[in-house]
Amino acid sequence: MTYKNEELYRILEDACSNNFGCDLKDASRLQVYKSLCQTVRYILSKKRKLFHDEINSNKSKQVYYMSMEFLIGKSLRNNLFNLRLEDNFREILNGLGFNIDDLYEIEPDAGLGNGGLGRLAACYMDSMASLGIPGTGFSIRYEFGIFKQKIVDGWQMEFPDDWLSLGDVWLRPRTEDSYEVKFGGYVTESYEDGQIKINHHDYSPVLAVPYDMLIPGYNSDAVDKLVLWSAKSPSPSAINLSFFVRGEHLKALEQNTMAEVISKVLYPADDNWDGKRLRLKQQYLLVSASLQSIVSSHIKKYNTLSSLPDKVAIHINDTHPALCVPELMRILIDEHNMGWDEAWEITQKTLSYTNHTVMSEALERWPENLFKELLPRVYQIVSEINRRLLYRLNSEYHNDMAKIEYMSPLSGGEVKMANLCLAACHTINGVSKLHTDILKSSIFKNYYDLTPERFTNVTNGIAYRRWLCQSNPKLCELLSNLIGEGFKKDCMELEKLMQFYDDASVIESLQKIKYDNKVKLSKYITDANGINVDPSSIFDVQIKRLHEYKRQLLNVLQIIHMYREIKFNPNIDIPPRTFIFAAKASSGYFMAKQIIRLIVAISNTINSDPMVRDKIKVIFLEDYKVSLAEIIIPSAEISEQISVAGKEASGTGNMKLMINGAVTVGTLDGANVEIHEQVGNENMFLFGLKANEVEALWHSGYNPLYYVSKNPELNEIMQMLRLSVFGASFEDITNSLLTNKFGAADAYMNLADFDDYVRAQNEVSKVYKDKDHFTKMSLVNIAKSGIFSSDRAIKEYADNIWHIK
Ligand code: 26Q
Repeated sequence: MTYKNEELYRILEDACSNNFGCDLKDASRLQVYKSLCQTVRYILSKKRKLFHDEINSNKSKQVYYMSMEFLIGKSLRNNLFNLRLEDNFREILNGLGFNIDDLYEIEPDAGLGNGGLGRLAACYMDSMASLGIPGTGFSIRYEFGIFKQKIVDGWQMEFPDDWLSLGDVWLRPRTEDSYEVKFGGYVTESYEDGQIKINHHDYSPVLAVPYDMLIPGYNSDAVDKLVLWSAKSPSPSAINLSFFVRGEHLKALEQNTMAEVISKVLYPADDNWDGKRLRLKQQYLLVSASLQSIVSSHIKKYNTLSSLPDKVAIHINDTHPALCVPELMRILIDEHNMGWDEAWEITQKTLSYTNHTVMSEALERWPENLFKELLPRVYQIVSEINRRLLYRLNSEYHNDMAKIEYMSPLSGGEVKMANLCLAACHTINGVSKLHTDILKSSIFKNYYDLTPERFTNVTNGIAYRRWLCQSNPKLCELLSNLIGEGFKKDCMELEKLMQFYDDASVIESLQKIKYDNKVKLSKYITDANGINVDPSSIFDVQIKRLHEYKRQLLNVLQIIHMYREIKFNPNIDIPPRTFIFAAKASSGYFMAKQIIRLIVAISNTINSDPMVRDKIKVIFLEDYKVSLAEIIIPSAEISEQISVAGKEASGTGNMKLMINGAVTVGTLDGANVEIHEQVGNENMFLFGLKANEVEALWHSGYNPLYYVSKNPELNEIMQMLRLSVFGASFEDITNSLLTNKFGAADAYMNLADFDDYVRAQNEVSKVYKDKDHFTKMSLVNIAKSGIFSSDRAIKEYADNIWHIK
């Protein structure tokens, strides 16, 4: 479908008069914004209809991506870009006296995720649509997304993110397609016509109402959709009349609010498991409603469920939707009278699972009693899955009880969600080569030994049309001029940039673009933090969730070391650097909040010290989110990817920074390993222990004090942290590094990697002095980043896991 400007104008005008009863020329900025969103939504709906009809008549296999998080960010610009209508609307709006970039600002981020895992799901929706794959994402319509972060006196404060007030323009409810989800109660069996029938009594029903968000692909006929479930009380029965007639109106509505609280708020935890009852309810709401809707549309189309695995692939994004395993069994057995064996075969052939972490504290384990009470029928099914598995494992491993326990979905009074997925799914994948190797050789070794053919790797990828083309339009334009537009459909074409490695004018253009982007970020920093930074200083960024394993603390220790060097030698010849941090900490994560406090404290000390502030500055930008990342990343020159090796499953910020020309300072962890394969030693600043060395050192008895005693500089830095040099004492941090009070001292080996990190950072300063050389490194990073496109990742999922043509 192609549109002429006159037609687009007419649709926009209709949207405005229908919604606001006024002419476009009289409309306010907000009214024009809303009308524009409606217009885009209208165009998407038309396109969706055509695509839907086509996949229905072709009977194409469908992918359902189940995820508790989709970190979408803003949609307006992305939708226009993918529809290739941005220029048209820019012109139309110009005619009305509006700048489209100002309208983009109005849209709130849809922050329906914490970090990497949620953003990955959003990037994958984009690629599915761009590749023409019929895909549907399923998640929850959280009324409040990830909290808004403010920093007050160094402390992170959390505020509710009321995104729906302006963000619901993209959502359309389909109330008529709601499903009932049952919680609590008890289960009995009866015989009817010679068949066992399961009866669920006294349960609390909750209504799951779907809201659709349409997801266009780039230059593609496909429009996929994201379905978000909202919990509603099945009125009017939920109004307790006996309370109501007694005038106790609030009490009468209690049941209502109890149901609706399920989709109120996203849990702000990340790589850390928080076993709250409400979280389990959220997971079951998502899983049960989605599977009911998948099964019912399959039956409508094919009139049988035996073809389910041929026509449907259901993907479980980490264990959060692992209840898919028993719930699909329940639906097949209880609601469609299938026998166990057939149901199990269909379930196995339909479900696949991605793991995103190897950290034991992030693995989901639910107390058996809670599980049983909340989901009595699902619990019975889990028990039966477990019983049958034990039978098999017993014959395989005889009396190796430790091994059998370790592999069981139900053991030690807990339901282990990863084991449920491992027991059932036809394919299990890791998110980078290293991560997959660790799954195979360590946490999932037992299952790998049993069925190696089920394990595979799909290295993560990013929606580079958002992260490069849209957020860095000047670089995108330069690339188009140099290598043509082909890279917007095939990211591997970026490699063509290599032919300009020795082209001085290209190097100069790259420098100019980076500088302009740095100026833009500098303005943002001045507005946000009231600090002026020098756009010709090195922009060195570490932007990601705050977690000890990601080692923002190591970065800080290195900055303190640099600060001391400058203090001792004020004439030291190093290129000025601006260290930029942005990170949210989980609300209950004490040490993460202490680290934010420390970053803010050293930034106050350094930025106000006339002796050092022209050489280094430290900035903490509050409220890190997709739209802030889109401003920071194009201006970055150094990308800090410094997690302790073996802990970061993949990382995806590393890819976004690379494609924008930042050079990585990093350990050989997660996808950094594959970035290193692409660019080589010469175009990356590698440092630190390797994953196997970390393992070995840990087992030989890691002692951080050894590093402090060996290195007087480190010892001094520890003293400074203790002795309020940065405005307050940071004893909790030094204790976490040096004493066992909070568990193992320096569990993420900051001190072991400190020396080598300092060496790598000195190397950065040295190399940057030859600006052209540095820019060539940057060019290689852009040119070699094609493999990290989510188009490539989704093709691999489609070919090797979902078996979609
Ligand atoms: C679990 C239970 C209860 C509450 C919250 C959670 C929870 C929520 C989010 C647990 C984990 C997460 C998020 C994990 C995550 O983002 N992992 C990251 O996934 C990326 C995509 O694969 C990787 O690149 C990162 O390495 C990985 O840390």
